[in-house]
Amino acid sequence: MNYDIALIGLAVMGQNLILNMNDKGYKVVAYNRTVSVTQDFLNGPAKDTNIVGAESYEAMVGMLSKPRKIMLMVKAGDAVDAVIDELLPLLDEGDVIIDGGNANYPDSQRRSIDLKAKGIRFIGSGISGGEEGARFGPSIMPGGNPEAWPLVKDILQDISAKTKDGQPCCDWVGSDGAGHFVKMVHNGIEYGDMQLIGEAYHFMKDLLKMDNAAMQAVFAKWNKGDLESYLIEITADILNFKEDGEYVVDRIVDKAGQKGTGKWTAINALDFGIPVTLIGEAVFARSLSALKDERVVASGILQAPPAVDLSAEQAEFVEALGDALLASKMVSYAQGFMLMREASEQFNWDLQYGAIAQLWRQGCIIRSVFLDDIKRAYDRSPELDSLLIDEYFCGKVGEAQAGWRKVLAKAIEVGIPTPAMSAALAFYDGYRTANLPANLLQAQRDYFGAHTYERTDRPAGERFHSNWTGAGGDVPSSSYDA
Ligand code: NBP
Repeated sequence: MNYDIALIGLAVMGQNLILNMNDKGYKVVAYNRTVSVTQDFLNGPAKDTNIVGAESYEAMVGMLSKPRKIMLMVKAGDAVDAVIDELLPLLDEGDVIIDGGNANYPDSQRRSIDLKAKGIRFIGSGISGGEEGARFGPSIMPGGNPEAWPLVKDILQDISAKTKDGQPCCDWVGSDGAGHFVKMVHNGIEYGDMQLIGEAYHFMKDLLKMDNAAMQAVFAKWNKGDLESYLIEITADILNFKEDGEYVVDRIVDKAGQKGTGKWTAINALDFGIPVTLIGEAVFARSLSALKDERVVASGILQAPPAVDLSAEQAEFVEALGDALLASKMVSYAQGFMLMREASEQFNWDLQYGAIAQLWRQGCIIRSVFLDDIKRAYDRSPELDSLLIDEYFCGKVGEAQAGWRKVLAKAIEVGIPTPAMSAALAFYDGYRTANLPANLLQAQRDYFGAHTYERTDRPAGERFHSNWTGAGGDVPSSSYDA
């Protein structure tokens, strides 16, 4: 038998990826644990295609040309290990397993190493774009065993989204867990972008008293400039969408769900010690929204500041809001790329940041014109410490900061919560400040715990301890950790 690839897991992502592969001329074997799902797929969406089904792993493996390529699109976590365990006795050295689900990257690191020891080439690949992306071109972020990449490069690049100049939004990211790490950061940035848009909506709706049609027009206009992106575009559509003559968005309960990748990004930011504050706030904002019952009670108890009528200044605040959104978004991406840089250094992934921006340019949820600017920034300077100090971003944030501060000052004055925009501004102000008050903090740590400090007038790395009270002695802590 000479089928090109098998795909296991015929839920929404798996089915659409198979149809996409079939469109591109690949001969695909479809497998699902529940056999009736395979039958329904073959008799439904896959009817009149070259796709075939298999009812057992043995049959599936026997139909593939060697080295075999098997893609998993099953629920992330234990199911992936369970499927791999069942496949292993059936595979030969050099065969390739691709996990295209939303794995947590340490799982991909572990699988990549364990499978290499067993002679199997593993790829852990982030795939973004949901159902439509899977069907017509997702953003694909493969990492793992580099020996596997030449064997699946053509298939994955052929089914991926393409940039306007025809570049595939799929390229090798790095070894072991790199692909899933980059996908995790993508999802974290997605949380941030969505929260920022939500804050702009809240400001317009509750403070500027704009109706859905007026807000729709603002988002549609923003979608023609620097903010042009999928998420801004769908926000305009959502604001306009009616069922039975009523706006659907106004009938949706304000409790946000989450599946965990934003939380993973925030946890990794804490673990790596990188201040990815905006994504953290975006995750917590979802958690706060979920406390609906408590919020309803508190809304009748806690005092609000006096109401303000801003209707006369609506136009200028909308313009300032666009600046606040853009500047905050720049900070968010700068933070996300800082996190990737730290992980890349720690795990020797050699991540290519401009190439990553290109992977996200089409096909995925955070696709936007803005990613071209990021790509150009890293083309200019691949080792850039922070996007914010690139000449383009530095200039843009500088231009936007007056509007950004105006919006946040007003939001604080009138009590509209803007956790992500405010976190972004606090980061910006902290990052551009040469002397932060951490000297006082270090003094406190040395005062109560003899944690020592470095001095401005002495070489870096030399540590000092003061006897602050005259009674503390001169012995420093041996567990100094800045
Ligand atoms: P789901 O995440 O809902 O997974 C359902 C599939 O997993 C079914 O085919 C199910 O088979 C199979 N499965 C499970 Br559950 N346990 C299994 C096991 N032990 N052995 C074999 N198969 C098993 O599907 P999805 O929404 O298409 O997502 C697939 C992956 O892609 C996930 O990791 C997801 O996080 C990721 N992802 C999803 C999206 C999206 O928009 N949905 C986007 C990007 C990435 P059954 O029919 O027999 O129960």
